[in-house]
Amino acid sequence: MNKQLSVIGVPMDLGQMRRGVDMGPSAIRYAGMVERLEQLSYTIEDLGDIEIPRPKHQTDVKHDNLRNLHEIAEGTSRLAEAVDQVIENGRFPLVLGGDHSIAMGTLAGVAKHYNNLGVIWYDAHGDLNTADSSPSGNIHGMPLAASLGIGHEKLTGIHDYSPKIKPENIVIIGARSLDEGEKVLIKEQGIKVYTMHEVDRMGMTKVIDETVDYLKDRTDGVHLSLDLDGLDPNDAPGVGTPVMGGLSYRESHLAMEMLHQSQMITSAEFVEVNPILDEKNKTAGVAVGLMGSLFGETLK
Ligand code: HAR
Ligand code: MN
Ligand code: MN
Ligand code: MN
Repeated sequence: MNKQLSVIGVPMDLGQMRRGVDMGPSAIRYAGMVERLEQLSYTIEDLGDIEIPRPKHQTDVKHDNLRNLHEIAEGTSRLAEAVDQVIENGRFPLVLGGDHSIAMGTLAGVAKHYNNLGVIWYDAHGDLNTADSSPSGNIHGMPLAASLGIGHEKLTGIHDYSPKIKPENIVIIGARSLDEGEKVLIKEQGIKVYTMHEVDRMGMTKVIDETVDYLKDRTDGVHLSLDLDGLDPNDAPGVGTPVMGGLSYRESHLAMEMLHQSQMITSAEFVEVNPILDEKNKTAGVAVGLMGSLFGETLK
């Protein structure tokens, strides 16, 4: 793995309605991220936080069921530029959210450096909505669709190109709350999904083995987008849209350890940590623990 990490915080809370997720990057840093990764002999450069514009009306849904469209497009464009630069400098981008709308910016910055970027989307949700299918108007439910080039052009066109990724290069893990329109898109586009049903039946070992096999031949880099609500709310309570019956802390550690062994991950983001909804910064601690495993911690 690239031993030079660049950390970028993204205090974004405009992609959803619950305040506090903009403090996610601080909470993750406070939970000891840098120390944890330095122990694994990474060199860490913390680039601080991206500036996110403040909206005039936080809950405005004027823009055709796309709440805070312009502010999110602007903030994620800045993120794309920063991530792009990190990769140009030969370093590994590690992005801290913020709500999951930031993935549009991360992927925009990453994907132009690859012909076939793979994406592992670790999440309770598909994040494959558009303004037409979204039940909420919340843009954090749309970043995977936008990155495929589906949706409003302000979102699909971030960093001036589209699409960023191909449907056959995506693997979703942990899904248990998919809207009807998202299910249709998954079938139409042939996106590989391991719902909780598959995880329960197959076990995480087989899910990750298959994921690695599937992405190995078809991709030249793999981005991990880890939404903490992919985990069960008992293990990660500090998230804005918890869904029962999720991936356990242990399963998630195993997944990260196996992804480390695959040597396949070339960029990563950890999103949706909301310290206001958390229990004593537990969820940020889980995020840091998972980073430890992803970057090579072992028990002996
Ligand atoms: N699918 C629902 C919507 O579009 C809920 C999305 C919640 N998304 C996240 N990110 N927390 O995964 O509104
Ligand atoms: Mn650029
Ligand atoms: Mn998500
Ligand atoms: Mn989610």
